[in-house]
Amino acid sequence: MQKLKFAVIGTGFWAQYQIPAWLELEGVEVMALYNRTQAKAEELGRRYGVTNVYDDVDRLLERHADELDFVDIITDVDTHPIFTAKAALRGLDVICQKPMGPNLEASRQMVETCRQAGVRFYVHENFRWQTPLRRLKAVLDSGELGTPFKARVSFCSAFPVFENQPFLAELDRFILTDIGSHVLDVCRFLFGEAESLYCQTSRVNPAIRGEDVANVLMRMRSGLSCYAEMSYASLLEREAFPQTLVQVEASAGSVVLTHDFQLRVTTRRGTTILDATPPAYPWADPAYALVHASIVACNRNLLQDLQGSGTAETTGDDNFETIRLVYAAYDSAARNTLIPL
Ligand code: 89V
Repeated sequence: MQKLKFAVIGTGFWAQYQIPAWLELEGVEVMALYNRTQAKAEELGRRYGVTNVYDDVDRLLERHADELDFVDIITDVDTHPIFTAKAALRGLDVICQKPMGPNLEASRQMVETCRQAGVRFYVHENFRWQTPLRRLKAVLDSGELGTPFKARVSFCSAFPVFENQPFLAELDRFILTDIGSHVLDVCRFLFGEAESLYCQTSRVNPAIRGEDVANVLMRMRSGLSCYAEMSYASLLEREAFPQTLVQVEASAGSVVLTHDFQLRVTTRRGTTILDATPPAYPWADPAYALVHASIVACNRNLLQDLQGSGTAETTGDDNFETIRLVYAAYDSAARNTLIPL
């Protein structure tokens, strides 16, 4: 099968992992890199043997659009709509990092722009591709626990995330966009769509602009009550970053996804412990290894859709439902009210 050729738009922190994650897969070739600071793109270009390096995205598209199949947008959220539109208007399929867009209307417009241009649009939403979360979903789908009625999905830590990603400290809206887009997507992945949502937020760290704590309570359409909590201000006995810890209670038992990728499944017969350790990649940053491994699985799923050999989970249409929850959560927190969805 012919390799699909793509350009990376944005070569900051995350691209250092996104590119080697692509290179784990057969069937893709990175052709060109763009970054507003050329030196950064050149550095990654040297590392991965990419010589087409630009600090002007229009020039990149002018020169390479004809040979490209898709773009992978790895920039900050404010520029997602601009780069999505530029690529879509050139007829290129688009993969964009989470969170999809800087507000709900801009996100809707991104989906619409791609639809009208007749190109495929995907959001690179990787958390649901983490090995422990896939395993947890398989336990729930097996039916052995009966009907889930209550869940807690938790991403709480004191990890110094701003050291590697300093721009996060400048965001007016921080944890719900950066982590809520992951955590609320995990809730949808595990439990389906929500019918209402209530959220409270706070800022504990005085050195950042946005909120670093968010608590979201959702009633899912299935009737399940789902509490999603996220915090970067939680100095806990065991640091969990970057793990999402989950507890689900169901009519015939419960399952707990706890530290070290352990799933503890309890029924009336007792508790079984399952191991759900993710694959290890040499290029992954050990502090992010779980998440970096999930980039490969997410890319694989998107590539299968692009090649016509599978169906992507995180299409623009699907991820719009996640971003809807993110902005509904801000709305709920601002008005201190329950939002019907
Ligand atoms: O995936 C991300 O959004 C990263 C991190 C893993 C730190 O949350 O910002």
